[in-house]
Amino acid sequence: ELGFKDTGAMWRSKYDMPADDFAKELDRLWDQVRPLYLSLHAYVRNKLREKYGDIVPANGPIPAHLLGNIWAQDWSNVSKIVAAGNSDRGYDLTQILKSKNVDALGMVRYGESFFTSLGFDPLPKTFWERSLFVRPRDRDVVCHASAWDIDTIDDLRIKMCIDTTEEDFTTIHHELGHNFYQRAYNKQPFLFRDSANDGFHEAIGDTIALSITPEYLVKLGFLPQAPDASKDIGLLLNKALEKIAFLPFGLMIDQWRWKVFSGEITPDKYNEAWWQLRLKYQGVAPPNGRSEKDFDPGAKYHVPANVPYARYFLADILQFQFHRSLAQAAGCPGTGSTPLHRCSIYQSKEAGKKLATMLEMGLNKPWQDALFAITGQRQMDATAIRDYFAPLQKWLDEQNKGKPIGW
Ligand code: X8Z
Ligand code: ZN
Repeated sequence: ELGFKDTGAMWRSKYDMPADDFAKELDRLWDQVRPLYLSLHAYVRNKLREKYGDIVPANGPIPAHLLGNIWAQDWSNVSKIVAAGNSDRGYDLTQILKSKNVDALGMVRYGESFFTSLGFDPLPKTFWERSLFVRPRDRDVVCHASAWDIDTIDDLRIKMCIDTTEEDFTTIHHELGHNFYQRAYNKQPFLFRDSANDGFHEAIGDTIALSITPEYLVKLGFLPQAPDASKDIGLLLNKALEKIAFLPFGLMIDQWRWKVFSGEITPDKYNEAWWQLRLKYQGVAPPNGRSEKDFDPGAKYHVPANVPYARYFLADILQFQFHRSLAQAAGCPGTGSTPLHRCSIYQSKEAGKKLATMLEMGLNKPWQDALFAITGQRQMDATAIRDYFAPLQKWLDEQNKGKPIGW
């Protein structure tokens, strides 16, 4: 009744370009990053094979249950298993947070103070009064983290069951990115109080979290000194297990849903088609036989909650573009002495100003204009993420020499 062919077409229509062009744009970006994913996949498969033996095929898909995450969307939890030689980054942020007795509230305070260091105002008092930070003992709540702007002005809140872990430390920055965006665009006319596109909303907090470098942890008193360049591969491998491993997952969810909405995937093939796409994009396989009695897509929050997912794929690409530009504004050269993965924009008012300018635009302009305001580019571009991981790509190529790539 709204004039769209199906729900997928409606979802794809929100990107200031023809819906079909947007689908092509995703393919283009995926083609740009796929070689890096293939290298990471081959390396991790080999390491898991060394540990678990033939259950991990030499040149087939990785059993999804060995990747340390119930959806195999973030492989950070196998970092100790796949680290080799000089590829350990040398510190454990979860252990550090625990040893400093940082509790849920403390974790959020660290997140907030990053944003204030860039020149943003502190969160309102009501944020601290009305948010949910810990899992209630007396009732069941949806613990999947979310950020809210209840009155579209400044009644900002998060709802998240925070544990003292590195993963949750990162996720808090992600959620606060939503809140600071929400407040930044609150002077826009009502209909423009939203992000330039949904990928932008998802990318802001992650962009900030890319600044959680060893050098930043030294400033917090979490590390006595930053590890030298010999730990760079370890740092990059760790990040790749989070960011590169996620890319095909971020893409396949809506490849599946678009086909479900269009009718191309019929109800009698829901689970089969799901695992076909898992295989095609991620190169992972289910741990045991599946059938249409199973509905594995339903185990991913966003599917029953009907939240579009391509946004997270976009955010994974965009955050590296944002980081590269903000790093420049902050005075990290970007090449030479301060590689991008060692650049923290913490305390940079210049970077903060640049970021705020873009956030304040809200949805008032096409996203291409918002992207231009922060990066000087009008296109989403995977060269930023490729450049960031270039030293790792080289290292992975060496590790993978003579070994099969792909599945
Ligand atoms: O759902 C989220 C956020 C809330 S917008 C916690 N994310 C995706 C997920 O968990 O699947 C963040 C990264 C991907
Ligand atoms: Zn989010």
